[in-house]
Amino acid sequence: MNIEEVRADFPILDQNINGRPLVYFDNAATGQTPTKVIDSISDYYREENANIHRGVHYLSQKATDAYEEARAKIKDYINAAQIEEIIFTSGTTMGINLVANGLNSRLKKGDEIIISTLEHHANIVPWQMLCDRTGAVLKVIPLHRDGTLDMITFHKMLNDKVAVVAISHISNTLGTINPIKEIINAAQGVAALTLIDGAQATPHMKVDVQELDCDFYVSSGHKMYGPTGVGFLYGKKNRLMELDVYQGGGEMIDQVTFKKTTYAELPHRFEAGTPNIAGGIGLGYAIDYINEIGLNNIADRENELLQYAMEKMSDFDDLIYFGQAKNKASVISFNVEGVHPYDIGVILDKMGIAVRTGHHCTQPLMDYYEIPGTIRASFSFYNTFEEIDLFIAALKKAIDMLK
Ligand code: 7TS
Repeated sequence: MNIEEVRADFPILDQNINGRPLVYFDNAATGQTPTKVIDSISDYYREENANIHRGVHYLSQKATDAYEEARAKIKDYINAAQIEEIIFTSGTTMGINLVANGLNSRLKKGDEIIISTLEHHANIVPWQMLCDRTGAVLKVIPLHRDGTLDMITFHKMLNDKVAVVAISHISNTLGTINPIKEIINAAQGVAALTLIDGAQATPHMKVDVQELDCDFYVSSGHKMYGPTGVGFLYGKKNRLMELDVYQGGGEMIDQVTFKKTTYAELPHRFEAGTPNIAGGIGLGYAIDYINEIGLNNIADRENELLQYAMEKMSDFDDLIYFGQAKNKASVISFNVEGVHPYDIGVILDKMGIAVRTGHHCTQPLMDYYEIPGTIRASFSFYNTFEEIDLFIAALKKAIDMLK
């Protein structure tokens, strides 16, 4: 990987913040967007903006083709079996809500939904709401202190009342890569549906939904160097067809009369209203970009950055780490003994360094560790070792100022 060339693809990285060169270590919140993707969005509005799937006219056809081409790129990217299994959403959050609402008429009182202690709120709250509507009960896989799931307890939690197991592929706060293949296999043993929250996985590693054999897999475009406001839900065709329809409106119908409405085939059945067309096309270009760089190169580079940062940080003697799984993505969550994470975040920002501080939308995980939040540095392949050096120097300075 030629890092100079790669960085030149991301114009946002080349700027000063508070008089210092930007060091962007908040990649778990949102990835940056290469020129190719930015251009695809402006080209769309300059040259082919029209509503899709409805017009006979040239522009509408062109926009429809571009949007459907992006759907095909997503299908190939996660190795789905069929194109109808890819539903465009506004992101991971919508994908999970779509599935949870789709189970309204299927779940009954006493059914169980299993999630884990380290889930993002997006993979907690929609299931709680489903429990409220149906009388199902939420069960939570406990965690070990190192941030790995207690798999022995998970296996014991399985029984024939378990209707759904919904787990993140990678924890956004701890970086833990969860043993989802084992989880999916075990859930299938009790005929539970499986949903994998892949928001933190699809930007960094190869995902093969057929090999995983999960029922549903969701992710967000903006984590994958694509635009915000677009993402996808993968579902096995028969599983999608078993879901109640989600939103009603244009495009998701077959026939509408005032007496009765019948619904469209997949994938349009779950795509009511005019979608984020430019966003979908942009996501397709983001996938092209990832493929050009190569997921293996991305994973190797991010692992090198993680190892380098961990080694440099081991010089500090007052850092407390959260998430020390062996199998871990390029996320470092930590606190400085006796200092509030927010205060460190503010000082780092003054020195041009962007990290996230707080609960990272994982409040139950913070409760587990009995902390208000953490400082989280998350790396992407376009980050550099020099940036890590700047971060370490800035962190030293911040700690000196606060202690
Ligand atoms: N699930 C996980 C594992 C996530 O990391 C996120 C976003 C979501 C779901 C929600 O994604 P959305 O695109 O629908 O918002 N995570 C973060 C984060 O770690 N910091 O900001 C957003």
